[in-house]
Amino acid sequence: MTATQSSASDEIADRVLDVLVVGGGFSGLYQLDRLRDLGFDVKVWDSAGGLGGVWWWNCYPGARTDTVGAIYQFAHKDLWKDFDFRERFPDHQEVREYFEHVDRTLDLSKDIEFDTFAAQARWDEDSRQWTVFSSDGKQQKARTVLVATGFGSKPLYPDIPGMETFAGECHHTARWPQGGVDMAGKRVVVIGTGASGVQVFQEAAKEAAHVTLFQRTPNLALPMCQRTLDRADNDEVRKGLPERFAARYTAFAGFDFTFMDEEGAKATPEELRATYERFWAEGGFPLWLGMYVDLLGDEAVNRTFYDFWREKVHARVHDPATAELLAPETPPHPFGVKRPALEQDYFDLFNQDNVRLIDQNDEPVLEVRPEGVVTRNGLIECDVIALATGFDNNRGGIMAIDIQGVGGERLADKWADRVDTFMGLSTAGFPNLLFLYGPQSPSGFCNGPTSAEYQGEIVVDFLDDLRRQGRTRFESSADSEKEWTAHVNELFEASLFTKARSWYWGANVPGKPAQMLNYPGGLGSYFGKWDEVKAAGYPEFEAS
Ligand code: N01
Repeated sequence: MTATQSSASDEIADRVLDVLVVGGGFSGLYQLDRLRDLGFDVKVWDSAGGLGGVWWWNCYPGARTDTVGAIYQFAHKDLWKDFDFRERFPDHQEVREYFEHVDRTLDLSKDIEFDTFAAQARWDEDSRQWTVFSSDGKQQKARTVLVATGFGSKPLYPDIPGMETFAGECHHTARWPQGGVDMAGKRVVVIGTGASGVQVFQEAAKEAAHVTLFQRTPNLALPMCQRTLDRADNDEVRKGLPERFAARYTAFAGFDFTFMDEEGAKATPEELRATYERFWAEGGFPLWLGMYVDLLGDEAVNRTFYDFWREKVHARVHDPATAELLAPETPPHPFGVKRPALEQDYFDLFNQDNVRLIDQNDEPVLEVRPEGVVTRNGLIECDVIALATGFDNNRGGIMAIDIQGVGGERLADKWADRVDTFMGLSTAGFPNLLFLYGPQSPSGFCNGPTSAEYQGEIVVDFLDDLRRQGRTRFESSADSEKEWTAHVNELFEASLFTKARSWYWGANVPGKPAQMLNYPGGLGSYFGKWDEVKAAGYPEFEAS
């Protein structure tokens, strides 16, 4: 190393940022742009090799949004005025192109360090600073750290013996090779039927010689009603976007629609059916979060929709036994308490000769061998295994960083038995640290870009307020987070979400304590609560 290089790197190590953002998805990029505009010295670290956060990692075939592109984008700085979507529900490639558009317009990349995994963060009380260490030996000091790792950044791998012996290609969907995997003419096994499993299966079934799909729980998937869009369509959509963006702030889950002001319990069977058919024709999440206000709360109403959905599935799947596995007479759980995938031709593909569905409960994968997977019925030879087995959601990405707060307390220890946060934003003992899209925030119940902007604005405004007041240390109290956890739990216990072991409450991760990790009270209540906190001068925080 030359003398010049040495002094340059010392200088970088000594630079104390106002804010280091970990994660460069929607939330992280919004922070970078807003804070930079306000004169904060800010930088982003991202473990991904390029822009997009989860959209960089999730490059498996078929990966696409389950929110229409029109409202799956920033309202910020008129970025929406000159980006056209090719499809109503854009795929991962198109979302990456969108991020490139954002980058070109806002000039963000110059302040992002890619391929940089934040492995450790240590708080120093004397200097009121964090030092963050990357897995490849970099370090960065910052007065505040924002963790914006998203709700699905820590892949969950199934514990199947022999996985490492497999002679073909085995990839988790969220760690799919960037160069792709050739599935044409291959024998493919897909494990898992969440949104990722449904999407990768839909593509594999079209090109592979054979696909075996292992299902543990049926996905109560809804029609996507995909459409291609041309310039004229985009121009037409743009006309209504300001109102649609504004609607995201108050809608239950940050979309441009929310539940109807009508109860299914008061509707006749004919009215219910007419409503279900009308929504079915349009497809998408209005079928889940835009219909009767009691659909997700009243089990009897919920069952009427399940029966309607089941009838639709059975009409598409020729083999009655397969149809029954996909859409059983007894619901696996109430509709909508696990996030339904949006499907394009998922159910139709089971009519193809090259597709086989296996009930993982009856015939689990016992082991993996070099030639394929083994069940009680023998070896299923394959060339590719796609693990669509989900994530250690909400908390996993944060806990993957060894965060040491006041007195060296480790966040992993503090959260070993239970996650406690104040509004999903902060946790006691870890000053000057905030989470975006974090556990106990609306996160999994909130459209990502909506959260990035509106929860993002809470954070920007809070940091700006503290700076104006000359405060350099803030920490939320233990009492505030006990109350918040109790509130989240109370909402959860009163809901039907308890009836499915889903990632919403961490019940999908073997060996980890299950508790509600996504605030289920809706955005109106969440932002209303923060308005009160701000108006009262942030009593839940000690700032000095
Ligand atoms: O993960 P999941 P995902 N052996 O946890 C099964 C977002 N997302 O990646 O249901 C066998 O939903 C598991 O079975 P079960 C979206 O918010 C969005 O699909 O637990 N099977 C389940 O079937 C989504 O909700 C898009 O019984 C095992 C599947 O694997 C969230 O990310 C696309 C198993 C995991 O499903 C997560 O989706 C992709 C095991 N050991 C993701 N462990 C869009 O469309 C788990 N399973 C935007």
